[in-house]
Amino acid sequence: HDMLPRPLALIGAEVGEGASDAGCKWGSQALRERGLAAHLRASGRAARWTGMVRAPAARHSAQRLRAVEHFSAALAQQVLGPARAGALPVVVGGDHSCAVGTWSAVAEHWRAQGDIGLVWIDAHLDAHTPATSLSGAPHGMPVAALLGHGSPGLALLQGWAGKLKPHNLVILGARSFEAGEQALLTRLGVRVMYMEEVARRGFGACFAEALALVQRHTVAWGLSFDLDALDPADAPGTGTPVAAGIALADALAALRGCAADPACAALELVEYNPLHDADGRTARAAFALLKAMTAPQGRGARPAPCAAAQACAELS
Ligand code: 4U7
Ligand code: MN
Ligand code: MN
Ligand code: MN
Repeated sequence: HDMLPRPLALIGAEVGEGASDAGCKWGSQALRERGLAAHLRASGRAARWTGMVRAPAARHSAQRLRAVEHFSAALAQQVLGPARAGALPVVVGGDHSCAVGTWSAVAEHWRAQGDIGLVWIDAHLDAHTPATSLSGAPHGMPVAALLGHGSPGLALLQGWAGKLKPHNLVILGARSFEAGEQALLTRLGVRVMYMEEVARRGFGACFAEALALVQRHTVAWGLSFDLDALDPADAPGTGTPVAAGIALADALAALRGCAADPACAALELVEYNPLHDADGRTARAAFALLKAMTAPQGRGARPAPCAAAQACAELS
């Protein structure tokens, strides 16, 4: 029994208030209705939806940050439950502001044992504070918040700041960003593999290095994948597509089986916008990415043991 891979706990992050285009709010529901859980079960893991968390509607842009703060605390609770039960939380967005709740919960869960690492795959840096953001959109701020900067309501989730240490974070695929957020990351010493480097060295080589870096000084690590990191030809259905991105095939090859590592604490896939996905191409990309990441066996990796027999029984 304890050789079974951990069950997947799918959590819908129904938030679009963090983005200028709120369509991502319906992304997790759309992927759920398309049969994401059954798709993932086909590779031999137990998988089921354990929660859907919906952000309160925000009528004015000034209310968006408050709505996201409120939502983040609720999402964190939905991630902590399955994490404590020994399942693998898989958060499905939703705009990328949901990352604050997801990774605050993961950091909280591991806090007594040590630090967590994070690989952030994105066309953007998402490292604005309200002071540097030109758009005021909270989905451009989660990296700063997790590093302990920006809105206290986000940075101090779970009652403490600095969920991520700068040397335990790697950002991959960035090609659209502003000076203020880049300056923060440079000052903190965060490793950014810009798209230029990814194109030159290949996504596989970059991801392998990023993974090694975030594993080095941590007890657990996670992966946050913003679909806009992909080339818009493979994933047009995102809120903010940016040209010249990562090829889906390269991402699938490199990410296959990554969550089989017992130290993989959680996965997150965000910014799916069903309103911009008329032919379903982006939904298929999302399905394929999550299936690749959660494939029971990675290249040479051992399957992660099920942490608790009870968790397997509850979640299968
Ligand atoms: B995403 C932007 F100005 N930087 O702050 C901003 F370009 O989660 C985009 O990566 C943020 O999709 C994109 O609004 C956030 C903009
Ligand atoms: Mn993002
Ligand atoms: Mn992005
Ligand atoms: Mn986006």
